Formats: sequence, C-alpha cells, structure tokens
Amino acid sequence: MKWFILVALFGLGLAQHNPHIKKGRTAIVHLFEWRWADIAAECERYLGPNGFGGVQISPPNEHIMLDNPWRPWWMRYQPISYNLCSRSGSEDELRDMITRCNNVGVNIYVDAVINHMCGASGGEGTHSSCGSWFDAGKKDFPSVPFSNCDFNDNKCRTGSGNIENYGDANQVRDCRLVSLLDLALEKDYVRGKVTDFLNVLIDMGVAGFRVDACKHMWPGDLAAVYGGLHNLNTKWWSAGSRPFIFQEVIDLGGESITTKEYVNLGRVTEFKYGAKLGTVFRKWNGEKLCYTRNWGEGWGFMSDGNAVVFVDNHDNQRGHGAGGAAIVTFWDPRPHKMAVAYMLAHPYGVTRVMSSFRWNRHIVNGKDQNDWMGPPSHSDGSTKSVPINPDQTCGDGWVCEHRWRQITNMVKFRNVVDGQPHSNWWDNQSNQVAFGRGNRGFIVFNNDDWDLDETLNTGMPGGTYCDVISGQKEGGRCTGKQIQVGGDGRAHFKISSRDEDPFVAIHAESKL
Ligand code: AAO
Repeated sequence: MKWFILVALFGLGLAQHNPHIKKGRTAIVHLFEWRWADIAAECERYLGPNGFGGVQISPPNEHIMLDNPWRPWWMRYQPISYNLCSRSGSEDELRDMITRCNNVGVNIYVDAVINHMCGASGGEGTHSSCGSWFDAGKKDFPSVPFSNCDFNDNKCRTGSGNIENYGDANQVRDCRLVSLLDLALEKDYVRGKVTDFLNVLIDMGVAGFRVDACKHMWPGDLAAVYGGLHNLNTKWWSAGSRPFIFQEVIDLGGESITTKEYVNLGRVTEFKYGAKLGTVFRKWNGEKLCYTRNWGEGWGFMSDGNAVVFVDNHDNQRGHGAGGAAIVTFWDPRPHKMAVAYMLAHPYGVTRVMSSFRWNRHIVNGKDQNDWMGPPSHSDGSTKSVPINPDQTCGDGWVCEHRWRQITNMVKFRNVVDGQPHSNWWDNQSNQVAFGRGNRGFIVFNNDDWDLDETLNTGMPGGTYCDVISGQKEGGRCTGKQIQVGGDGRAHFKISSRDEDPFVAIHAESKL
C-alpha cells in the first residue's frame, strides 16, 4: 500500500513538471500586465508564427484597486475574490484569449496568487477590480466567501503578525508576507476554494500555473491543492495530462526554507540563475564568462528537470524580490541581450523571457523610488493596449523585449537545437566563450574589452550560415553577418568588442 502511494505521488509530481509545450517550441514569455485582448492578438500575429511555446499572464482574478493615479502594478498580487475580472480584462476576454492562443499552439500559464488576500490595511468598500465589496480589517471577503476564521493569524507567533525573520520557517509560512492577509491553507474549506478557482481556469484551457509565494505555504498544503486539480482540457491536450506547475520560491541560500522542499511537487523558479548570470555579464566579483563552462547544476543550481529559469523577472527588474543590482534588465540592453541569448542557447531548464513596460525609473541610494509604477495607462487608470510600430517594435511604453530581433531569433535557435547536447566548448580563459548544441547550432560571445578573432570547431555541417543576431535569413538572403563553416566543421569568427551586439549565433535553419 505504502509503495503504491509512493509511486502515485512520484508519478503525479513528475507529470506536473512537464510544461506541455507544443512540439517544436520551447520558451515561455511573461507578458507582464498585458491586457487579454492584446495577448490574444500577440499569440496570433507574433508568438505563434515565431515559435514561442507559452505566455505567463498576470493574475486574472479580482484584485484590490488603489486610487488613480496611484495604480501600482502590485495591486494584482492582492486578491479580493476569484471572480475573473482584472485590470487585464473581463472573463469573456480571458476565455477568448486562452482559446485563440491555444489554437495557434501557444500555451497560457496563469500567475496564481493563493497564499493570501489583500493587505491588512486594504480598507473596506468596493475598490476592487470587479467591484466586489470587502472589508480587509474584518478579514471579510464575501465574494469567495472567506471570513475571519479562514486566515492564519492564530498560528503566527510574531509580535507584528508579519514575517520578521526568514530564518524561521514557521513564521515564513504562518505569518503575513508584507502584511498580506495569510490564508489558512491547512483548512479543507480554503483548499477547496483555491482548487475550484484553479480548476475553472484549467477547464477554460490553461496549461498550468506559476504559483506565487510558495515559500510562504507549507508543501503539504500545496500537495493537497495540486492533487485536486483537473487534468488539462482534452480539446487541446491528450487525456490524462496534468497541469504544469512552477512554484515561486526564492532561494539564494542562507535561509531555513530551500527549493528542495518543493521540487517533488512541480518545477521551481531558480533565482540563482539570473543573479549569477547578471554577475557574470557585468564582470562583478571577479566573475568571468569562461567560468560558465559547467553552467547549470555545476553552479549549485537545482537539477535541470526541476528548474524554470529567467534572466530577470517582474520583481527583480525593479528591486523587489531577490538578486539586487546584479540583475540585467532591458535598462541595460547590451548585456541583457547577451544574457538572454546565453540562457536560450544553453540546455538547462525551462526558459522564460521577460517582456516589460517602461516606467520613470528614479534611483536614489540604490533604491528605485518609482518601483511601484503600473503599466502604461490612460488618464482614467485603465491599461493601454500595445500598439505595434511599422518596424515590429511596440509603442506607448511597452518594451516588448521578446520582439527584439536578437531575442526572438534566440527563441527560434532554442527550438532548432532542442534535444541536442551542449558541445564544442571554447573559451579564452576570460570573457570570450563559444559552445554548440550538437550539429544544430553554435554561439560565440565576446564580453571582453578586446576583439575576438578565432577559428573554432562548430560541430556544424559545412556551408554558409546567416548570423541570427546581426540579422537573419530572409527569403534565402542574409541581412546580417555570414559565417563560412568548412567541411571539417571549423569556422572563423571575428567579433569586435565595440559591436552593437558582440555575439554571433548560427543554426541549422539559418543555413543559406
Ligand atoms: C505591497 C507593498 C507593501 C505592503 C503590501 C500590502 O509594497 O509595502 O505591505 O503591498 O499592502 C508584490 C510586491 C509587493 C507588494 C505585493 C502586494 O512585490 O511590494 O506589497 O505585491 O501588492 C518575498 C517573497 C516572494 C515575493 C517577493 C516580492 O518570498 O514570494 O517577496 N514575490 C511574489 C511576487 C511579488 C508579490 C508577491 C509575491 C506577493 O512575485 O510580485 O509582491 O503576492 C528575501 C527572501 C525572499 C523575499 C525577499 C523580499 O530575499 O528570500 O523570499 O521575497 O527577501 O522580501 C538578497 C537575498 C534574498 C533576499 C533579498 C531581499 O537578494 O539573497 O534572499 O536579498 O532581502
């Protein structure tokens, strides 16, 4: 009997590690704060045709609304109910988006905020995205309904009721994260409400969840919630497919809670990845690109099959969460493009690309005074839609890193080399490195202050290839640099340290 339960649990765990990305696709993009209508259009006009595997969307359920023009992005992380109307749109728009994205092979992953409701000082009234009444002071959320007894305060042992010490696992799970009302997920009733909410989304056709703030929930409670989830909708997935689960747990070491406690339940966000990669590309702390020869588990990251990786996320690009100033974001486009390309070329983990909006960054003593600023919006506070410029970039403050040629082309590179081993490593013992993916792709970086001029073994079949960083193959022609690979697989690379993008990538489908 015990054996049977173990096998069942293990099987369930493994199944929830599979992102169910459609064949030939590999990467996820986080369209942070985008409206559902814009995501639907983006799936059809860009993500589907360019081989993106999925979109992480902002939380779709009802959230607190703070006074315009004070409309911080983080309102989305303060739930009021599980009604599906949010700053990104209505339930109908959500359903339409899921259907249209699925129909072009792009999965939707929902950011699920299930650890808490709004902040304790969230007030009383109908200042919520669907207009539901609530009273944060009385812990009364009738639209779920949750009441006073559905929260953890009786278990929390700190004076303030908030988490005061990340070294104490009990308070991290039983007390309030930055004063957010902490749900009692040990109760069957609370688990049931959360599970029902997630199942509605699964039935609508989402492929899985980014589960917010998992460090703050007991693994056993999460196992109970995940165990109650439906299989994916058979309109788009084969029968018996489990929803993909990736859990936000920040673990840079040195705390009582580690990612290890969560990896059997689903994948986990590997925050060391972006923090280290940023440090390497910034050449801080004596780091050099040549040290990344054993990138992945060799750097103390969790095992490949458990990790979701990213260069930056919506928190650490503005100083929230973890990673600090090392994180490279769109504000530093040159190292950002290199770091994202490195991630997409490297086989480790399920990769997520960040797609941001611009805000009035104002850093004083290392802290961004405007880290709260919400997405581009109209004077009534509603989120602006994303206009597409003639050159395919986005307007109105939407950065759309995922549309930058270098990044889109590396998403395609990852698809082309999928399943191939990390191979043909070369480095100059400094910040010039190269590696391939079997005989399907090869990438060369120059992050030194001098030029790279080398003949390297690419492992690729002979021929002329188009570099997908300086340009791309268009109608049989190459708009960028051309690379000649000889019959012996060797090719000459010249990369000036002053190039706009000091790296070169070729793959099987960029052959001319
Ligand atoms: C807002 C206001 C608050 C107010 C609250 C309630 O800002 O002042 O009290 O409303 O009214 C987001 C925003 C919050 C916002 C919240 C609700 O970021 O500012 O609060 O919405 O609107 C921890 C959690 C992690 C969390 C992260 C931000 O563990 O789960 O904080 N991320 C998720 C979401 C995030 C969201 C929430 C959770 C809440 O992605 O967008 O918050 O739904 C250590 C710990 C980490 C901890 C950080 C930050 O990290 O390890 O677990 O993350 O501290 O507190 C080095 C260390 C590193 C350390 C870091 C920072 O890097 O190596 O370990 O320093 O000290």
